[in-house]
Amino acid sequence: MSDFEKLKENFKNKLDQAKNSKEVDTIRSEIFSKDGFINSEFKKIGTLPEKDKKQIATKINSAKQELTKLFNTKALNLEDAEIDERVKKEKEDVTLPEKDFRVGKIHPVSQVIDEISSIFSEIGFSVEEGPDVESEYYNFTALNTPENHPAKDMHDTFYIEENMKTLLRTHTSPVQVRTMLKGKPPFKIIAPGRTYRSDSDQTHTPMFHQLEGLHIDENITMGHLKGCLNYFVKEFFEVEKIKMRFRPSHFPFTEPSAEVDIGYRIEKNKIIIGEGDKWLEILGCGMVHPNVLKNSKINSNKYQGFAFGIGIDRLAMLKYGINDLRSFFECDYRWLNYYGFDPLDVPTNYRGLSK
Ligand code: 2U9
Repeated sequence: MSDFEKLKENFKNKLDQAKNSKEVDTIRSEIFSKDGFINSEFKKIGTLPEKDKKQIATKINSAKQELTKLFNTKALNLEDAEIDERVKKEKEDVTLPEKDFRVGKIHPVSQVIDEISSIFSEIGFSVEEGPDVESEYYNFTALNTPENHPAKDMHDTFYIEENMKTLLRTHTSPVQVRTMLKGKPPFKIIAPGRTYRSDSDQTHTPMFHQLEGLHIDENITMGHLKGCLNYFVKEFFEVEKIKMRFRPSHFPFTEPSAEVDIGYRIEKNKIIIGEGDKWLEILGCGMVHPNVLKNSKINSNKYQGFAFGIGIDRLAMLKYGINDLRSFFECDYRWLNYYGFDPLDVPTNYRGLSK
């Protein structure tokens, strides 16, 4: 056997006995690298007599092909075996009780929606949901929005179709209209969900979250609205007393309409909610406009009620000290790990919401 054949057989044996991909890589470099077996043999060709050159080159080429084939098979087999080994080692039985791994976190927006739902469910509100893609009718017309209202502009609303009849809902109010149309009063519902407006800067994102409430019954007054919101704000911020003021405002779907501010002060760089001489706007509300009741097939001589709307993202920022709205939607796992909540800590308002 020539030296060349001996070397080739030697490499074949080494390869056959390699136990892992690291060993295979070392042998690969010994054979195929710039100074490896194959290239060194090719370099020798220059020193050979002309008549032998072709035959030797063919021999080296076929050795190269033979070894490459063996390599690929060996590498594949080892890779399969290593994957099998890892799968065996890393296998988790997801039906076993939890150990100490807690990977997923609840996003602050989901946490706040759960907290608010829990607070309102305590006083008899149930949760309703509806589609994100809405018709112009449910989003605007049924809600008494005039044809020329600025909110209807293409610069403010995402229209799905050229004819401006289908859009991404700009508030969750269509959910309440749909609920009233399919049922009979009284209604006591909240509608949390994603909403969309063509707006993007430090304090606005094109998709944001709202939670709206609606209470329709006989003899519902502004007094009920004030009591309900007073209860909500105290529970949400987990304070005994709250300073609150209602400022007159205007929305097409409520009459009268108001914006609600809560008192606060800053102490050692921290915001203290409920006391102090500064005011912070947190929601809008009012008595449902008779035209909206009419469009929802409710007899407005017998029934009336209040509605309110809350921007969830801003409320989450306020309660949990998050100062950049856009970070909510960047899907940064490190951010979620820091600001997120434990999935097993389901908020209830008898146990405390934010602990
Ligand atoms: C129906 C009738 C009336 C919901 C209302 C507001 C006032 C309001 C804003 C709060 C912050 C939107 O996210 S935000 O920018 N909302 O000020 N929303 S009254 O009124 C309704 C809803 C449904 C059938």
